[in-house]
Amino acid sequence: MACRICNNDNLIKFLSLGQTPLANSFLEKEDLNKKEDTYPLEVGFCPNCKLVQLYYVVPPGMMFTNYLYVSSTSDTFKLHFSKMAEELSNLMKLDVNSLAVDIGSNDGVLLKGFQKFGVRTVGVEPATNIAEIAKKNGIDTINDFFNDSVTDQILSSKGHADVITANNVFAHTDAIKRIIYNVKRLLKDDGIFVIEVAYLVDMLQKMTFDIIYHEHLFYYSLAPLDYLFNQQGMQIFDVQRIPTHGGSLRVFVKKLESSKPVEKSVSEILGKEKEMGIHELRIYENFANRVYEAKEQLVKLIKGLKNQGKAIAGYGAPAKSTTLLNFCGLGRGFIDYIVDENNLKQGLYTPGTHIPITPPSMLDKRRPDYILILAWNFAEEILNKTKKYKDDGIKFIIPLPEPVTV
Ligand code: JHZ
Repeated sequence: MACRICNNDNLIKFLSLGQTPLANSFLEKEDLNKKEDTYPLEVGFCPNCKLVQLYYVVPPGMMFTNYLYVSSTSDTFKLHFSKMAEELSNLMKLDVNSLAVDIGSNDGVLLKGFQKFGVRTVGVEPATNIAEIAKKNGIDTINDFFNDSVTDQILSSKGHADVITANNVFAHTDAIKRIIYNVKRLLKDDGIFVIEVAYLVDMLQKMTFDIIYHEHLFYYSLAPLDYLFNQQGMQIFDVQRIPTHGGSLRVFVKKLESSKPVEKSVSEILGKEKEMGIHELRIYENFANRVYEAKEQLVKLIKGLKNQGKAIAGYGAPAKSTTLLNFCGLGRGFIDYIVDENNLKQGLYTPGTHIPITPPSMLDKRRPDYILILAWNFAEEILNKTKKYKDDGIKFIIPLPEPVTV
């Protein structure tokens, strides 16, 4: 297979997490006895442009047409996106004449923030059920993938955009080059394109290997993004490290026509990546070894607790828990149920491992001895809201980078 950015056909495979079901393909009760489709989860490194990527590409329509992830489920995210809208509105001096377009706009959580500043907004969201939620919240949303005709539609109805955002989108689509092509068409010459992607360096350092699943085709450091935007005639002019999803990059991109200066953050981060060896295969081989060790440690802990007769529940059924639970072989025999506040997931079962997902009130009805925090990126928020259980003697396990019991 050739690299999706530079076409080099010498990708080097360094990690295999086996065959797993799609991370968000939660099951209805009546589907539990049916055969589930699984796909290989194998990761490779391109020694030419340095892009880390999956080998197997699942057609996007299978993953994103009906979606269960609702961005506003966590307070942390609501705050993150309202702050982002505020920062970008101030940076670009946006007002009632400005246009902000969000690609992969989910329930409109970011655009709501722009609306507070009077900015005109439009969201593009392929998941029909989620686009409906956004529309009900008063967010103008086009229910489609961001493609040529959607771009034409926005251009003719709203004109060119001052700001285009795509948060947690660039890892999710094979069509990154076409997206950039359309962003260039839609953006004003002095407009900015801002993306957020999970940062490979954080994944390597914090061992958050469970963010590897089929929705995420790419695991970016800044170097391949820089290569990609240069190749496609745009330029990265600023970059920030941000805490979301265990560590992400917020990347600011401009058209070549724009006179915005390139901040030194870009060369600094590129330099640090080189220094830490992110361009060398060795770092990935080492990561793969640590992934297998992390699995062993978690399985040992959970099996040990089960052998002592302890009851274990999970907190949060994020997409990444599908990777963690399937890769570690932790199903219903180990975890009795998982609580999640997203009511779209409640009543369903986890892909592959068939653990029931319930509202948080289950913790009162069927008291566990331990709670495994599967949404570890929100550990603080979850620990805060579950204080009463901790006070009551229930222990919490944070599974990665190595299992810690608190
Ligand atoms: P969370 C999502 O991944 C999906 P996921 C997607 N594929 C992606 O790329 C990444 O984001 C970036 C629940 N929860 O955000 C809500 C509570 O119940 O880590 C969610 O189901 N109570 C687009 O799915 C889950 O946990 C709470 O207090 O890995 C968290 O999912 C909190 C804080 C969360 O994303």
